[in-house]
This record gives sequence, structure tokens and C-alpha cells, in this order.
Amino acid sequence: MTYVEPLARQVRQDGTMPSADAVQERRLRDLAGLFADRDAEARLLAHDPLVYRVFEAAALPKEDGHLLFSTTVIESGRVGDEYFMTKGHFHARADRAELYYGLGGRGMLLLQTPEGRYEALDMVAGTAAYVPPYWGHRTVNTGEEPFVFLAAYPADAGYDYGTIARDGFAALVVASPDGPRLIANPAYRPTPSDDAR
Ligand code: PAN
Ligand code: ZN
Repeated sequence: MTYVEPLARQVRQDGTMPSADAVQERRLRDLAGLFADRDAEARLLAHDPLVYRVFEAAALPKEDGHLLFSTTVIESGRVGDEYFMTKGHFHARADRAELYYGLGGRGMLLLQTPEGRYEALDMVAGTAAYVPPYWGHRTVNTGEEPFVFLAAYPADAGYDYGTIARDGFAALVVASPDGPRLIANPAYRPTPSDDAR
């Protein structure tokens, strides 16, 4: 067996990775409090739908310089006007960048700086999207099919979910008669950085 052979994983057309080392399943209850419409969220919680799955190639070398990769499959659906989305995070080592590659469906990558500047990028199959160092990121399924993408990131990037769980995300993507619309999140409250506190 070669060195690289055990580091490869098969990714199916639908984004699932049968040889994944770990699979995270996120249902609505795992995202409680992240959607703007709390009443719609409470109603849907009775069914607690599957929102997304992450198939991780995690059993890869962890020494400095290595990459991990995963696929994410976000189901099509909404909570009120807001589309199904990931929790969103900054990297625990905030200066670590990431590359996303669209595999299927249609979605948006939301990016924000710690100060709350935000940008959004439409993603379809074939879109290579760059997550720069220090930018928090969340993906949203704006289509009728599962939105699927592959992500590759430094093995030591880690996850800071707490900041977005506490402050919210600076922008929301909501359904409108003209299609998905990006709006500023009125409930977003950035916590001052350590330097400013
Ligand atoms: C991705 C995300 C994945 C799920 O692999 O972890 O899309 O989103 P949450 O982690 O926000 O639930 C990534 O950005 N890794 O760094
Ligand atoms: Zn990330």
C-alpha cells in the first residue's frame, strides 16, 4: 500500500462519502436559536427535520501542514423565510483559510469579519470559493435540491461556534418573490474584540 492510498476517500455524486471517518448529522434542534423566526422554528421542532450532514475525512495526519477535508449536504427547506443553513463558525485558529468546491445544488456562502462586515457568494456545482483567514463562514441552501460542497482546510483550523451562537451572523438569506435575498440581520450584535474590552 502506498502512503497516499489510505488518505484518499470516495465522494459520491450526491456528496455522501461512504468511506468517511465520521459523519455529523445536524437536525433543527442542533441549530436552535440560530434562525430569525423563533415561532416558525418552534413549530418545526415538533418534526425536528434533518438540516445537514457533514462527512469528514478526519483520520488524516494531524501534524503541521496537513489538510483535512469533508463534504457537506444541506437539505432543501426553510424556517419561516430563512433557508436551511449550517451553524456557521470562525476557525479556532482564526487565521486559517479554507477552500469550498460546489458539487451539486445551489446555495450561498456567507462570510463575515469579526467586526461584522459581510459578503456573500452564489455557489453551484463547479464553484471554487475561497474562505480567507479571519472570516467567519456559513452556507445556505437556496435551491430545491440538496446543496452539496466539498471543503478543504488546515488540519489545525478547529472550530469556534460560540461567537456566532452568541452574536448571530451579520447577514441573513431569506426567500422573496424575486428569489433569495441577502439582508442585514437586525438582531446581530458583535461582541467587542479582546483589545476593545
Ligand atoms: C465545513 C463546515 C461544514 C458544516 O466543513 O464545518 O460545512 O458547517 P458548520 O461546521 O458550521 O456546522 C468547514 O467550514 N470546515 O472548516
Ligand atoms: Zn471552516
